Amino acid sequence: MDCIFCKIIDGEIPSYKVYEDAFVYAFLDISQGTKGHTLVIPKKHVDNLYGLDERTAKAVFSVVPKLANALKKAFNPIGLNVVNNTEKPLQSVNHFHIHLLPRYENDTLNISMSNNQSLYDESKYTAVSDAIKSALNKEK
Ligand code: DGP
Repeated sequence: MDCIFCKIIDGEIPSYKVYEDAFVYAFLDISQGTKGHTLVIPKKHVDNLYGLDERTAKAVFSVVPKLANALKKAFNPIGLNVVNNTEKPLQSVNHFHIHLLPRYENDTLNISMSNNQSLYDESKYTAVSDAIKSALNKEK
């Protein structure tokens, strides 16, 4: 399969590895959106979040706090963002990955949440939560 991250895991493409176990590989993101920007990936190829099985999800997400604490210790950031981009056009590399982005005063990363609370009343919140619950029930 022509996947950059599979090639990184196999050592065909070099990377700055920071962590590895039987299921997970973590390495510096080439873009270094902030200093220490790290990607955590499953060794098993999974395109994106939608295809992640529970065992692989557990393996990948379970190393996130360990790595976050290492980044905190190494660089003393003011905080840290955990980001996942799922599917194009958000996702540029088609192998599931979690971005760990330590944050610093005056860094150039732009992640902001919108607050649309003023657009929502009880019926809208109920409709949205019902849609999610109904989709969850259909998944079973
Ligand atoms: P996303 O847009 O969420 O799919 O992020 C993909 C990230 O992968 C992006 O921040 C840059 C990084 N990336 C792409 N190619 C390489 C590579 O060859 N080596 C490393 N270390 N990172 C890469």
